Amino acid sequence: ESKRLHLDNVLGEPCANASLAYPPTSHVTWSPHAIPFQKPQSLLSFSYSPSRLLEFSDSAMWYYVEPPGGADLQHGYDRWIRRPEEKGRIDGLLRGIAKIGSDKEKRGESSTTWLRDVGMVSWRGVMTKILTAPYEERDPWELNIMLLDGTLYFEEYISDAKIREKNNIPPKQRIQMYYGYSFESFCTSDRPPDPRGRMPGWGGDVDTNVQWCCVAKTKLADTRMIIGGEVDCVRERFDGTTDNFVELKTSLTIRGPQDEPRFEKKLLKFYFQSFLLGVPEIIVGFRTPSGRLTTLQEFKTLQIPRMVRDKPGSWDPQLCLGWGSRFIAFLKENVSSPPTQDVPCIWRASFTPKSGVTLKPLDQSGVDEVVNGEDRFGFFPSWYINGFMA
Ligand code: 0WD
Ligand code: CA
Repeated sequence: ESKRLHLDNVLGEPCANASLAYPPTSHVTWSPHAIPFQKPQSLLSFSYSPSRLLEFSDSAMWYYVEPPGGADLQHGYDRWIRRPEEKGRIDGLLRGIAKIGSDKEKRGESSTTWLRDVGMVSWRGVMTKILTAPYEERDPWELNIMLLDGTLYFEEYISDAKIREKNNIPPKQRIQMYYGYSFESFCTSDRPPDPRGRMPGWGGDVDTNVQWCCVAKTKLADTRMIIGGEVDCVRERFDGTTDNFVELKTSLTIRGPQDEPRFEKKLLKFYFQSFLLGVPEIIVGFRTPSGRLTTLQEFKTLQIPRMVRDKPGSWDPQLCLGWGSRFIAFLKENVSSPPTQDVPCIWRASFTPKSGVTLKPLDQSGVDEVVNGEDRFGFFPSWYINGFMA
């Protein structure tokens, strides 16, 4: 409590609650003008090993191969090594940022100056949630936000109750989740495809600890951002750009016109997820309810908005970008830094579907809950802060 008082005093004004509402999406005319979004540029890639160690290599990178027709997506279900659900920590991305900094230092540059131009840092999944919020009708979300050296850092806030819930999903839903991972295994190989026509097949048992991640820089309106995200595989080879990245998805086979609007709403999330990391291609495996692969469809990410335009369940990506840039401007206006180097100030943004976002500073008990007894300054691991002070 005393820390909180200290904070208010130094700032000269209390950290007040604030809220941002957006107009209903039926008023599509709201989007005033086009919001530019810069093509993401890859800065670094890294891998998580089966023991969940982060290594600066591409050992977890996969190559795309065409999956066998009619594949059984339940294959290997009982051998699935499932990573336990965890807090939406930003640590892995910060490790990537620190590595980019140390590589710069080796070239005689400063390790942190380049971050001065960066307005925000986030996992891609968080940005997807932010940008698609205007069309979200069901799922709320909460973010923890901190300002460090002029840069906003986001992490998803996942309560302990929510983690327990995610670790105890009913078997029926669990198997549906698995279909997505097993599709990935059928579509990937640890070697580039054999030009003489290697027989497609199972790429290996699913271990969700293993991930290949890319850190990219981009810019939304005037805000430069660093975004990290998981990349499913590459076509042919990885050339250091995002141009060969491929996102893999599964979806229930569309059986009639009544299924189409639902799929088009899903495409909104597919679109922004890939768009944000510069992934140019999304391959959707359609499946039966019991997990039999029926057909494949390849989508060029940038063409998706045009495909859904004027259809039932359609959406406007410009509205999302407009909302996203307003959201960031709103945070820049309201989120303040800790007044001294030793007091963390975590802000909590809470999104309520069809309503908007409220923002408030966490009091000490909220901060304690986020820190969770770990060696942290707010949600930052202490080593990251130390690198900044050096
Ligand atoms: O554990 C968590 N609750 C979270 C973990 C929340 C947010 C992020 N992360 C981790 C991810 O596991 C990854 O290491 O952050 C990193 C980057 O994730 P991202 O690319 O920002 O995540 P997102 O775009 O939401 O999801 C990409 C993929 C998913 O693929 P599909 O096709 O389903 O969108 O990451 C995987 C999943 O395969 N993924 C997860 N896997 C296991 N547990 C989780 C999770 N909780 N979240 C995403
Ligand atoms: Ca995927």
